[in-house]
Amino acid sequence: MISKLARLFLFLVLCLCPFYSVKAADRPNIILIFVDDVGYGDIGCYGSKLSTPEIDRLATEGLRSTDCLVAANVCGPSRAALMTGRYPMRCGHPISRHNTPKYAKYGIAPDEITIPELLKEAGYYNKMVGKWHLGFHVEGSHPLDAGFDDYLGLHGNYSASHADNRTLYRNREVLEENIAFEKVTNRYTEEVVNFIKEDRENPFFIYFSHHIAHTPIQPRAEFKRKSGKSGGVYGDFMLELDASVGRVRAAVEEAGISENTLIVFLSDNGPAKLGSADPLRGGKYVTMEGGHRVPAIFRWKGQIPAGQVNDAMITSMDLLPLFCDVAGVEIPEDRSLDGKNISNLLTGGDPKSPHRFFHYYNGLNLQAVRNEKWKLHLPRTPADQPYWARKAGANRKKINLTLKEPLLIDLDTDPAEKKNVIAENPEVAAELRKEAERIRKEIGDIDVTGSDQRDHGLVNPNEKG
Ligand SMILES: [Ca+2]
Repeated sequence: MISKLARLFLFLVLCLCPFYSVKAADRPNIILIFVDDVGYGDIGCYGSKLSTPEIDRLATEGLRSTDCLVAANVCGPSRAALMTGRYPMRCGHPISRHNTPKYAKYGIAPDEITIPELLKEAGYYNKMVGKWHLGFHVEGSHPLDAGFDDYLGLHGNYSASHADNRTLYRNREVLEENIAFEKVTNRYTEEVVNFIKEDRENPFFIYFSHHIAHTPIQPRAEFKRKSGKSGGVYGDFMLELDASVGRVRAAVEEAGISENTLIVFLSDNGPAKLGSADPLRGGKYVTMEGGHRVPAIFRWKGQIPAGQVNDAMITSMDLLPLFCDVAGVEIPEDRSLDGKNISNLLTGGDPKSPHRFFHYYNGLNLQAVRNEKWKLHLPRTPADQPYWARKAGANRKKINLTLKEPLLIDLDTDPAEKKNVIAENPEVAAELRKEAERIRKEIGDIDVTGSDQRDHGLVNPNEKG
């Protein structure tokens, strides 16, 4: 990817010749395919029985990560962290928002710096298609306020009960009211494919944010009953997603820009009711690996060697520094970033994790700290946790809802997190406890305000209403 020297050269060129447009060839296009509630065990190449040949092909052509963690186990905070490269507690968005007055002013703070805002500095055209979920009607937090040049989508989850959640928007305007959900993914895919086909001088960033596999589980007619008895309606839904990924990949190939386009495939959190996190345990709403570890695939012909499977711990927050690196943009130095540049890891230069620790928050509650294979679950009560962890629908995943004593897990031998090995490894537990104390002081906990924590501004944040 772009060396420091090359970046310095680009910087000097931009300083000396402000009207010189750096050619697209110098800066790759970036396509981020972000999927919703797709579990670690929902993709063929991750061991699923579901058929996802196009996503598998993307992995075969690039790098598949087996240990990519998202910063939250639900949609909203996971997306806030993705866009800012910072833990939700740090960037002020630890809770998922809803269409109620409580969240009227709750979005991404305008002072946060997002991926598209940074890429814009390098002349990127930033396009967003799909689910935003970060405050569409909140002043300063619309995708166009967050650095995107254009937007098409249903801004939140599709909902039968809220008309605004069935409205397709183009930028800030209503494009179509009451759209049938079955049409949406195809509409999005056409938008993205047509955009890729256009000739343009400047590089682009596309943030394609799917509704699949979040509820409603309603595949388009042509995919119904196509995944067989074992796949069911969920398998059909995943087939529809897979076909969309295939169309985007094919458009990149046909446009002849594969060697100049980084494609990333990533999920926002673990699976809900119908999905699978196998061989991990738990899913959406909980601090188990099944809630946080997600499929993550990186494909860039000629830059990322094909056929790699990498087991180093990386995070969704690493995309911001990665994209800055490939675009030749300096990362912001006026704030703490939790993401780290994984360029070297992707190109095979250094396969190790750039992270020493990962911190698992459930809403405002620090619940676990990880260092490589070791994960320390911290004591917690139901009252410490947000409504989603306590709700009846999360029953099957109510694992460790109450924890009186810490648990130490060796994830290498026990990925399902069943065996407490704290008695055998007191030094490891002590180190992780120390790190928990440190991060709690820095970005907070349910009963602590951190020194580097943006105020979320929510009253009674653990409750939905
Ligand atoms: Ca989600």
